[in-house]
Amino acid sequence: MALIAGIEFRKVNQPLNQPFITVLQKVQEREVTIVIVRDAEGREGYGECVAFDTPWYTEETVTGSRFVMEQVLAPLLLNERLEHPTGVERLFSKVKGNHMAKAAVEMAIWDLFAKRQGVPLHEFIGGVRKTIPAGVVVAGESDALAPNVKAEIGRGYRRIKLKISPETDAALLKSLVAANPEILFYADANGSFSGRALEELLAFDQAGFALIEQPYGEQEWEAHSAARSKMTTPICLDESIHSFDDVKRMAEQQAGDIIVLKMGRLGGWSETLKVVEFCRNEQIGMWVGGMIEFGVSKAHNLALASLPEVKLTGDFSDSGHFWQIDIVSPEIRVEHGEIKLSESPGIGYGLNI
Ligand code: OSB
Ligand code: MG
Repeated sequence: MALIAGIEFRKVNQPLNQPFITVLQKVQEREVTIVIVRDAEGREGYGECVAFDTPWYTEETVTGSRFVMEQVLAPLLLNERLEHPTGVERLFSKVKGNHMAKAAVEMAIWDLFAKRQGVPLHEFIGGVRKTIPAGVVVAGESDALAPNVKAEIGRGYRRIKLKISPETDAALLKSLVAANPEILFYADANGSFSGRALEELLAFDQAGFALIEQPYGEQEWEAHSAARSKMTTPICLDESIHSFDDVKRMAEQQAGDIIVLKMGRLGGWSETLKVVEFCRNEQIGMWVGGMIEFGVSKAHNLALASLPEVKLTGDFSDSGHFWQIDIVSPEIRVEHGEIKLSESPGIGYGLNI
């Protein structure tokens, strides 16, 4: 039984090393809220709220999520006695939506419980891997694409995600992929093919991508089904997946082969672990996605990727990819294309903020 004796919030705001450019938004600066929960013995658990400053990716925002965490979720949790972190979902069940806010607080509780047991979070959730393959996204200015890809390969990455849209030169990407046969390339469309003829997407089917992520809008299930039936490249859904029910719907409508696991969007560990079990049974591929995150969120994501069911390489870049200095110590390091999981209790990283 853990008594939740305290909860604290800290704002983090840092410029990105390079602007992150997609059809949705140009991101140059990132603000998140770090959540710290404390038990009666003074142990701490850490979570990170990954809502953006404005609602360009999901409906939540930094300001709105801070309000929900502080004024709505914290009072539900404070002075509660929890037997297991799965109990948080029930405490929060009367609060509608606000998945990123809920996930951040819930993550902190999972970290706290793993620390109370003295085990790494990856072990606490049943992970089996000791190292996680790294993956990076290249989303800078388009004329820097080829040199950026070359630079990331030089840093040891073996999986590279490229952003695509109907304006992207498919032939150029095809030659880039063909020139680097040892690299696994993903394409992420962020819904940009919405309203376009299927032929425009088919132009990318022979480019050699291991998957194409979210060609159409969040709710465009039929368009995804139609694309899936016509294409050889697997379709992967990211923005469409907000809940367990969305994953069931994808399976029923055959709208995708693979999903991106984003704990923030799913509402936390409990919902995510249910999704993982379902996908294992349905043979739906999974990988862990990033949203320009700091080390606390990355550490939770690394634990998630240690599960045997998560077989595809996720968005796991070095702390130095986005940040001058990350907020965790030690920083998260990619070596020879891999990240070694921390064997310290909980998320295995301390805070340096
Ligand atoms: O679509 O996966 C996405 C970043 C912000 C919002 C949405 C997305 C992304 C990324 C970044 O692609 C991946 C990363 O953080 O490594
Ligand atoms: Mg995506």
